[in-house]
Amino acid sequence: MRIDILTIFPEVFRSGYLQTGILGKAIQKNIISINVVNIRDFADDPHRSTDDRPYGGGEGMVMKPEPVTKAIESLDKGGGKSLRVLMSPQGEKFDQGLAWQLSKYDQLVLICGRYEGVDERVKELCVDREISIGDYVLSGGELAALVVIDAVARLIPGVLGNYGSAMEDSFKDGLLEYPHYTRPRVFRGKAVPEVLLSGDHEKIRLWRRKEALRRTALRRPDLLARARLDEKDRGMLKDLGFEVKLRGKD
Ligand code: JD2
Repeated sequence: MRIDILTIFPEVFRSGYLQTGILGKAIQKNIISINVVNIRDFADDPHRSTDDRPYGGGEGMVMKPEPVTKAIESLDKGGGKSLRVLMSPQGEKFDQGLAWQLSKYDQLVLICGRYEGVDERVKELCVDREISIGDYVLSGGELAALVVIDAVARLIPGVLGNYGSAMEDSFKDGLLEYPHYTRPRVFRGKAVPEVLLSGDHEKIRLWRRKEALRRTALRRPDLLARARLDEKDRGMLKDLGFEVKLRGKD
C-alpha cells in the first residue's frame, strides 16, 4: 500500500513513530510506502501562505483551498484503488471496521489540516471520506493520520509476523481482551490466577472467555450490546450477574 500524507508539518512523519517497530519494518520491507508532501510547496504567493481569514469573520484561520487542492492533484495515481481521506473533527468516527475497509486500498491519501480546518470546497471537490479519530480536540490532523496509518497497516498481509494475529486481536468478536500474565508467578504479593498454571486448556479457554465477558460488561456495555455471543456466553454473563437480551451469533 502507498500512503500519501499532505501536511504543513512534514517533519512529524519523517523520523519517529512511523520508522519504529512493526511499522518501520513494513516500510523497510516495501509492504507500505510513505510519501510525505508539504502543502506549503504548492502555495504560490511570495509568502507561501497556506491559511487565510474566514469569510464571515470570527476567530482563527482557515486553510486556503488552492495549495491543498494542488497538492492532492500533484500525486501519482498509481492506477490501483485509491481513497482520499480528510482528517477532521467533523468526520465519521474511525473504528476497527473502518480500518479494515481502508486496508483494502492500494493508495490512501491522508490530508492533514491545521488552524480551524480546510476550506469547505476542498471536501466537495477532492475528498472521498472525512474521518475523525474520536471526540476530543486536536491541534491538527497529523496525530489522527498517524493513528489511522498504524491501525490500517497492521491489517495488511505481511505487516504483522502472523496475519492471523490481526484477526485475533481485540474486537475480533467485539469483546475486550482477557487479562494477560507472565512470570513471575507471584509479583509483589499478587499471584497469577491458579487456573492459568493448571495446564487444563479447556478450563483456561473458558476462564479467559468469562473474564473477557466480565470486562466488557463492566467497562464497555456498548460493545457487549453488539458482540457476537452464543448460548454459553449468555450463561457465563448470567453467572456473573449481568443480564443480556440482545443479538446472537447468527
Ligand atoms: C484539526 C481544530 C477544528 C478545533 C485540522 C483537528 C481530529 N479526532 C480529532 N480531533 N481533532 C481532529 C482534527 C483533525 C484535523 C484538524 N484541526 C484543529 N479544528 C476545531 C481545532 C485542524 C481528527 N481526525
